[in-house]
Formats: sequence, C-alpha cells, structure tokens
Amino acid sequence: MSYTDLQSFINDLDERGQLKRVRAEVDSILEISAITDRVSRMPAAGDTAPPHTDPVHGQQGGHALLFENVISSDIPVAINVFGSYERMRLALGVRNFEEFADRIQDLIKPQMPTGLLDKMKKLPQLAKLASFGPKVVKRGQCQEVIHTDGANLLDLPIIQCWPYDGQAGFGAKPADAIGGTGRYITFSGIYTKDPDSGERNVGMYRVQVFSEKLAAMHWHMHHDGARHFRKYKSRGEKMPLAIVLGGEPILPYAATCPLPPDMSELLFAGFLNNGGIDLVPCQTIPMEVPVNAEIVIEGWVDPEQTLIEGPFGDHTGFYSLADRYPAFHVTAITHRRNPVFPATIVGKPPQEDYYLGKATERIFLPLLKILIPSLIDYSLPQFGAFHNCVFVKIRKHYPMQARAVISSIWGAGQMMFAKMIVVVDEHVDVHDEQDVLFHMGANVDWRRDTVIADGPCDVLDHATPYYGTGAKIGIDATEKIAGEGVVREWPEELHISDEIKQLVENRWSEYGF
Ligand SMILES: Cc1cc2nc3c(=O)[nH]c(=O)nc-3n(C[C@H](O)[C@H](O)[C@H](O)COP(=O)(O)O)c2cc1C
Ligand SMILES: [Mn+2]
Repeated sequence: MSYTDLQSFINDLDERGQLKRVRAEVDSILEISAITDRVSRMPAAGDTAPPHTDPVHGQQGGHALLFENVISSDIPVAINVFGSYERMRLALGVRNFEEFADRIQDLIKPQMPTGLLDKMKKLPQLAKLASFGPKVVKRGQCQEVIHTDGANLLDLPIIQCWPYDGQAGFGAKPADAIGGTGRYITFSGIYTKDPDSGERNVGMYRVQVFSEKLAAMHWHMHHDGARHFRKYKSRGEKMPLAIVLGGEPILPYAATCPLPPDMSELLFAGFLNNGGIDLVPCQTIPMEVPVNAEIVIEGWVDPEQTLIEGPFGDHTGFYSLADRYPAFHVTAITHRRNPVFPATIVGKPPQEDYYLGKATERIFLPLLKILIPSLIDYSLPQFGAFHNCVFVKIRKHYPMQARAVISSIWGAGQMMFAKMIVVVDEHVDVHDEQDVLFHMGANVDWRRDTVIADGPCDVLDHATPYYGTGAKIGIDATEKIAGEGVVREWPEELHISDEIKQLVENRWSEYGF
C-alpha cells in the first residue's frame, strides 16, 4: 500500500499503535528535539521484526510523534515519522527494502532484446516507466490557503534542534553577519530547476530561518541544488525555489536518495510509488510542487547575497561550523486547510536519518553491484554516521582485488565520501560490526594492507585538514594470497563443520539445555 500524503500515513501509524500524540504544550525551541532524541533511542513501537541485515540496531526508534500543541503556532509538528525500520518500510509500501532492490534490478538488467518478439516484450515495461513521471494538474490541496504579502516563516512551528544552532559568532563573527534564528526547516524537499535543460531536482537540504521572509540555503557544493545555483549565478539570474513539506511519504525519501545528477527524484519517487506524483504550478515562481504537500514555501535565491549560516547540530554528532550560504527570499507560503508540519532532528546516531540511509543502502545494492561486480554486499554501520565507514564483502579471485574495490567505491557517486572502507571475505557478515572488526584485527598488516588516498570528503567532516578534502583509508581485511606483498603461510580460520553443527542441532534437547 502506498500513502497519498503525510496525514494519511500519520493516521495509519496511529491505528497501528506506532504514533504518539503529544497533547501537552511544548516549545518548538529545543524542547521538541530533546523529546525526539530520547524517543528515537527507545524500543521501536509496533511490529518490529528486525531486518535480517540489522538485528542489533533494528529494534530502535520509539514512536512517531505528533505534537498537537506547539507554543505560538496553530500547526502541529510531526517528527520521527520515518524513525524505525518498520515505519520506513510502511512509508515505502514494502515488506522489506529488498523488494525495491529487486524491481530496480529488473529495470536495469543489461538485457539486449535480440529479436522483434523480445523488443515487443520490453515495450510495456518502458511504457510503464514513462507513466511514473510527474503530471502537472491545475489545482492542488497544498494551495487551499495562500499567503503572499502576509507570508511569514515565523508563523510556522519551525524547530530549533540544538542549543548553539544559528549562533554565528560563537567562533569569529564576521562584521557583516546578519543574526539568524536558531530555527531550521529540517525535513523538506528543495525543488529547483536546471536553467539550461529545465530538469527538476529535489534534494533534502536544511534551511535556516533569519526573519519573516528571509532564510539561508545549506546545500553542499557536491549536491544538485548547489549545481543549479552555480548556473543561475553565472547567468546573473535569481533562482526560483520551492521548499515542500509533506506530500507522498515517498518524497522525503526520494529527496535524500543519492541519485546521479539529472536523474529525476520525482520520476524515481513515482517508480517506487507505482504511480506518478501530481504537481501543481506555484503561485509566485515558475515551479511545480506536489499537490498533496502540507505546506509550500515559494521564493527566489539571490545570486549575490550570502548569509552566515550555522552552526547547526549535525548528523556527525557535532555542530557543523557557520559558513556563507545563499540567501532565500520568500514570496509566498501556501498550505492545505489544516496542515501538519514535518520535521526531523539529526545528531548522534541513531536518529530518523539512520533508517532513510539504511533503506538507501539496501535499495542501491543492485546498482552498486553493477558498478563493482566484485561486491557481494555492503553495510554503512551505525557508528559511522554514513560517510565515516563502509564495510564491503567480496569473493576474492585475484590478488589486490580488495584494492580495486576500494578504488571503485571512491569513484561511485556519493560513496566517494567514504572515509574508511573495510573489505572482508565472503564468509564475514558485513552487518555484524564485531565480525568485521574481528577479521580486521586478525587479518590486517597495517603497512601492507592499507591504502590512504587524498580526495573529496564530506563537507561536514570537521577532522579533514581542508574544507571538503582530506585523506581516506581503505583496509584490506581479506585473507592474503600470493601477489599481495609478503605473505607467509596463511592459517585456516576456525569453523565448525556443517555435519557436526547439524548433529548438535539434532541432539540439542538430549543435552539437557
Ligand atoms: C535529514 C537529512 C538532512 C540533510 N541535510 C542536508 C543539507 O543540509 N545539505 C545538503 O547538501 N545535504 C543534506 N542531506 C543530504 C542530501 O539530501 C542527499 O545527499 C541527497 O542525495 C542530495 O540530493 P541531490 O544530489 O539531488 O542534491 C541531508 C540528508 C538527510 C537525510
Ligand atoms: Mn539530484
């Protein structure tokens, strides 16, 4: 089942006992985030069969939360809605993420139709793909209420997550810094268009509120929003931009997906959703947004004006430092009659973004396997906060194969940010940190089996010597073979044979346990 909008998803979670409505009055400044941080570490509510790939962390996430009584706003705040495996699976309408992986595998299987008959057979599949594209309609619920002159960001229940958020000048405050608030829009899709091709992009980037109609856009230089902005800036033109809150629950997921540039997030969302996303033209900018959204903020990004954005308590578990980011001027806020405001917090894992990331890890496995045929499976362990660590499993056939895999990962889209890659053999469980670290400890000679390379790094990594660049390490924790440097006789690893395991299994009750 796929949901049409955020509120139908929330209602369904409520019926399933996976939502807590908080009726007590709460402050959008720091209080909502502190409650959410605590809840996200609690046992997951509802049906929590842990995924086979993550039995250890798979049962966290608490409840989805709906704060119905937020100080100084009439609009309720929904948070931690995607913050468990079960809720993530429900949002995507699958029983397990591998279902999507299989569909993507089918789509991209490098199959050349050989005869006319094969060509005909392929046609419906391609025609179907086209039907997943977004469709523009005339009217939409997201515009039931329209504010233009009266549009005011401060009327929305935008949260402050961490104590020093937005306190530019905690550090060296530049003379021209305009004081921003500590309030951030954290769970929206940022809609932009390539000025050359008209191609749409949707990315999830945080937005810092400065005043009624002023905000700062925090897109990383490697991301598509920044790429679009560079094009407008070089033309000297302002960029139309919409901030979309809510809509089909697949949308926030699609906005975080590491799709290649110019691959449409809306088409991808439609494909995952089994039906195209309906869009409606904005009121004040040349842009189209999902009709089923809760709230849409329209405006323009100034090609010349920057604001001192940050600091912001980030998913690294640290504050990302203040820096200059483009200024966004609001021209309209539209919303449905009784909207809900979606938010998230990021911080030390696990938070809601962990489950979005895990969905991506599973869904993108087939694509990664095509890019890197040696790769059997991989995992982004929770402690690594996405970019810090990747565990990879291979079946080794030739010397230095792990090195080839490491290089390929550093060349595969956003995987280039992987700061530490550990490659293990086929019998190691990459989803079991102990198992990986055991083999790393046992199998690695640090001089022979590691490679350190300079390259692009996540801009949020505060340990890199330069902004966005630094060193990464690849660790070959596979069994070493001839051709991989000096390798003495390699001992057998301890394993109990299948026969004796079966014998013990069959006789288990006889032993009196
Ligand atoms: C909760 C959350 C917050 C994020 N915040 C930002 C952000 O502020 N800036 C940014 O550039 N990327 C951020 N990201 C990552 C991007 O959404 C992600 O890399 C996405 O693939 C970018 O899409 P794009 O390639 O179309 O730009 C965030 C991701 C999540 C899950
Ligand atoms: Mn993109």
